[in-house]
Amino acid sequence: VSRHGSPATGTPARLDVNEATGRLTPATTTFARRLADMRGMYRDGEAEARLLADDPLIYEVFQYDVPERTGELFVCTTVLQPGRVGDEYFMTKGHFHSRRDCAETYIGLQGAGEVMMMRDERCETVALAPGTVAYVPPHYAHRTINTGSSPLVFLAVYPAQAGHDYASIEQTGFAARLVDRNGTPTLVDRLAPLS
Ligand code: S6P
Ligand code: ZN
Repeated sequence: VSRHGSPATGTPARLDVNEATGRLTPATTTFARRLADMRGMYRDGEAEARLLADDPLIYEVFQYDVPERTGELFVCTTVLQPGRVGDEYFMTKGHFHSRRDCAETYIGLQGAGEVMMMRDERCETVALAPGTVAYVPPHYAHRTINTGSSPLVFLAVYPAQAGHDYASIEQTGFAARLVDRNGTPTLVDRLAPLS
């Protein structure tokens, strides 16, 4: 899946965000990830295999592209569906920025979830909901997790030169997972046994 389409010209623009659906207009890149696009990222392989029969949509991204040069900002929305693979909540793949010194901000628009951030194999989470902003500092891998029962919608703004390093997360994952334990989102070690 290509992360970037044709860049907008870098002229003043007004973007409309539909807070209910998460759609950003105009968006010059949109992409969706289904479960099959993130095979192996959830802990419970049997639950994953069962769900793959239907291959549910996990999330969509709507992005307004700008030239990928220092000083420009990408703006995009993400719509992350509610659901679980086994006891693990639906989540984004997650990534480091290729340029590790690039930060990002997430602005919550709908739903409820957490942003998991990791540096040096240590994970922490920050809640994301309408009216909250999550700040992702430079050098932190980041992934969002929908702990609610409706879509989690948020707006992201990040430097155009940041780039995306998915491979590091595909190889070793995050050090922690967010799982449902009797209705409560609970942070566990990545290797914690299945409940
Ligand atoms: C981009 C930003 C978000 C994510 C989106 C999907 O830097 O962090 O727009 O791209 O939430 O997640 P992922 O990990 O598949 O890119
Ligand atoms: Zn990012």
